[in-house]
Amino acid sequence: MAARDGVSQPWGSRTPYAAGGAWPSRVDTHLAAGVAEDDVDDWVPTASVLHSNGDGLDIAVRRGRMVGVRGREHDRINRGRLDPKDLFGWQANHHPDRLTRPLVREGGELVETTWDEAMGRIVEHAMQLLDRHGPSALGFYTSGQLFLEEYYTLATIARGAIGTHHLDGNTRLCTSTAATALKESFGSDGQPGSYTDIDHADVIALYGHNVAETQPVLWTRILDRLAGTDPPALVCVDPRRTPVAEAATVHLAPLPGTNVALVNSLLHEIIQNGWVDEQWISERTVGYSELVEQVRDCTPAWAGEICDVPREEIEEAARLIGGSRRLVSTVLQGFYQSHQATAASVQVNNIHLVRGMIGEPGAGVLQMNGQPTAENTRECGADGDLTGFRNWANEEHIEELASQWNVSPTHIPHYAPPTHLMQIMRYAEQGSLRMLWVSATNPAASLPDLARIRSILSQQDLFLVVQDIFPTETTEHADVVLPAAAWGEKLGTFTNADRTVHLSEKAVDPPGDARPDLDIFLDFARRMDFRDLSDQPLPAWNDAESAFEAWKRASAGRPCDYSGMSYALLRESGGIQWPCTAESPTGTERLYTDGKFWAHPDTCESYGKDLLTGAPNEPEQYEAMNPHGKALIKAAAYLPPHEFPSREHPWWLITGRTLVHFHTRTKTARAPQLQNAAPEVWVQVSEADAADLGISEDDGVEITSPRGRVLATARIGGIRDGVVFLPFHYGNWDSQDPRSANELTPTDWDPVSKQPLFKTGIALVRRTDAETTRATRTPVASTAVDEEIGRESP
Ligand SMILES: Nc1nc2c(c(=O)[nH]1)N[C@H]1C(S)=C(S)[C@@H](COP(=O)(O)OP(=O)(O)OC[C@H]3O[C@@H](n4cnc5c(=O)[nH]c(N)nc54)[C@H](O)[C@@H]3O)O[C@H]1N2
Ligand SMILES: Nc1nc2c(c(=O)[nH]1)N[C@H]1C(S)=C(S)[C@@H](COP(=O)(O)OP(=O)(O)OC[C@H]3O[C@@H](n4cnc5c(=O)[nH]c(N)nc54)[C@H](O)[C@@H]3O)O[C@H]1N2
Ligand SMILES: [Mo]
Repeated sequence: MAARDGVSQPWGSRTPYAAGGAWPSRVDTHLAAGVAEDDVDDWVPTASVLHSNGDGLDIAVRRGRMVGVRGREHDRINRGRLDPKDLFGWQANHHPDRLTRPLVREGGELVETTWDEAMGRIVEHAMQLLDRHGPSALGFYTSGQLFLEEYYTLATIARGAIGTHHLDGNTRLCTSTAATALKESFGSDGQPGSYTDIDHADVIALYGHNVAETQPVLWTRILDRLAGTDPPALVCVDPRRTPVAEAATVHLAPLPGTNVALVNSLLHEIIQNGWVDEQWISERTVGYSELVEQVRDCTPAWAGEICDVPREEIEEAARLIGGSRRLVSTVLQGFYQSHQATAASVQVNNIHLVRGMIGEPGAGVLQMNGQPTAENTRECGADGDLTGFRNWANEEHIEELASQWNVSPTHIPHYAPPTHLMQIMRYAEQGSLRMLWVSATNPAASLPDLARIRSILSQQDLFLVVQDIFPTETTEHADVVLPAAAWGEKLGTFTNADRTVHLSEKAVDPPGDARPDLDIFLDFARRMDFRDLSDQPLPAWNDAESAFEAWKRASAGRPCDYSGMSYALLRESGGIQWPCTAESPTGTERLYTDGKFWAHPDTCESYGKDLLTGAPNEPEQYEAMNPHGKALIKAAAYLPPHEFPSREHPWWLITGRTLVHFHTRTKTARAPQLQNAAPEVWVQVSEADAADLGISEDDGVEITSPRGRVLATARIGGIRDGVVFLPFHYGNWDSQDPRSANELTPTDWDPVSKQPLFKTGIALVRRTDAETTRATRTPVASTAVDEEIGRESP
């Protein structure tokens, strides 16, 4: 079959369309070599799991094995398209490295064992710790890559049955700033906009979001608008010349960590020029006068100085944004993982609030997600959020949840804010946390300051359980390793960045003894014999569908209301956007179309925080500020970053992603087309900086920070002066070279969202003759890799 080469042509051919039109479909398929469509026994519906875009796809199954994928033509998200990671990534599922048996540590080594033995050890430890030290000795660190049913079950176990405060998700590294920024502006988490806003927009502004490489199908939608008769203008804010920057009408390339200064100056221009909707502001918002005050002196000249961006470019961007009639803004890690993350992301919301551009076609803000199920971690409360976007500081919300679980409200710990991951790690370091259960995340590669993380995870006194589908940098430190079933091998639902819920069906059996994460969590609960107030087993469900039914009840009446959905409906109609209720049985495209927000003191998810310090507001403060539950315009002053380039470390260091790899590469390194396209780490340096440093293309480069050292190959160009970029995908499971970006990143986080600052570090950069493995070109600029697709792994 003539599939495109998804790596050299990541976005495929154009299907242009005009504003207000329907995005045409284009079906992308990839089948293993030698397999034709006719050979496929079954096409099993699911959606993509290697980003948050939620592209609908079917898995091709032949004789009980996955043999390919095909985009679903009528899916509302992708209309059939697939990106490179989805075309090829599924091959990892049947890679021979899969974990197939539980492992336990014996005499220092991990050895295979039975589920009874492995779970027996976990239960013995958990019971002893509960007995001797209480619930706070136990912690759970989960993911943005499991299914909704799994998170709701884990949240019920951790908060309802055990009563520990220490449950967080890797969404802390990913979208906790998105959630926090939405709470600060609208009172509650929940994406206001929809991807269909792209179909209407006349201006699209992307803030720290390299959508071309991280959500390639969404970028395809934008490219198709750009190819149409009335293309939108693009504004890109990124220190690198990404494919988005290349296509942009205006590209602002600020120094890292200066986002607040930049957006404040955009707000300054918008307000000074009267590009605001006074009536909308006065009817629907509070806090405008503080914003006017705050940005009064934030001129483009002032910001230009701080950000090192020409004043005229800021003015030009402000003119586009201020003159737009249908403005879509997207925000992602260039803001969320940078200095003043929440403060900056909230200012983007403010642009929409002062322009009255929320809740209408083409006027939406997308505070993006990253991982496929990050939204569900937040909804279900498997992170620092309370199940159903409830409010930790509202006793009535705690009582509602307690009644769902039939436990006493006092059993759900809420005397203080829930523990965020970096604090959980600190408790483990200090020794008060003695058991940590890690599921579907790889902290020994993805957390900042890895030398410290390794020393915490390897402490004698910490009992570490790791539940994964592959051996990783983290399983190295585990006392027990539990082999999980992967996507395609289990049933459940997941929700993308624009609130679209897909059902993911089981296509094939998991390898060996591997089991769905849901079954593992439920097995633990049964062995612990957790009970509710009526002496019934807790959680009160036994499989994916009954967990989903329980979740529907828990979400009813909250912003993320699933009560009108069912597995049957999802099977019948494909993706459905929440809220979906008896009144809106087909789902809801946009939130806040009626100008009403989830911000009333009785219903809001959060009373808000100080944007500079993170100090939470008291309920009385919030009530006084926003008695009628309007949207909140919250101003913030720019503060300089904590670490600043110095004589020892003269460069800014930022980190992030590339097209073909996903995170710590446990899957994408095991798909030959993806791995071959970018097998080794590189460092991106500007032309002028490279000349100063005497570095040429392909040279070995040593990058050091106050934390550690990395060797990489030089890639010159595509980034502003003074800044170097390292992809964070390369850990040490398949190489002994020091090459993980997180050897260098600081132990530091945004005070409001507690998201680590992966994008505001410092470094010393020099040419080295030390042996570095040669990186191929960055994939977007790469030529075609060989099209011997679907080759079986050895
Ligand atoms: N190919 C691929 N796609 C993915 C993933 C993947 O691993 N690989 N992961 C998924 C996940 S979980 C996530 S969270 C998303 C992330 O998706 P993105 O946020 O788009 O990806 P990043 O590369 O982390 O960061 C985006 C941009 O931020 C810029 N940046 C760095 N510092 C600053 C700053 O201080 N200010 C500004 N304005 N920009 C800055 C970087 O140059 C970079 O181009 O991608 C998802 N999609
Ligand atoms: N320097 C730097 N660091 C970063 C970032 C950055 O931009 N720069 N980005 C941060 C962001 S946004 C994110 S999201 C994190 C990601 O960080 P991680 O979550 O640590 O990255 P992954 O490699 O996706 O790890 C997921 C793990 O889950 C396993 N897994 C996959 N599916 C399943 C399943 O169904 N069940 C189970 N039990 N396991 C499964 C995979 O094999 C893998 O080991 O990294 C963060 N770290
Ligand atoms: Mo993420």
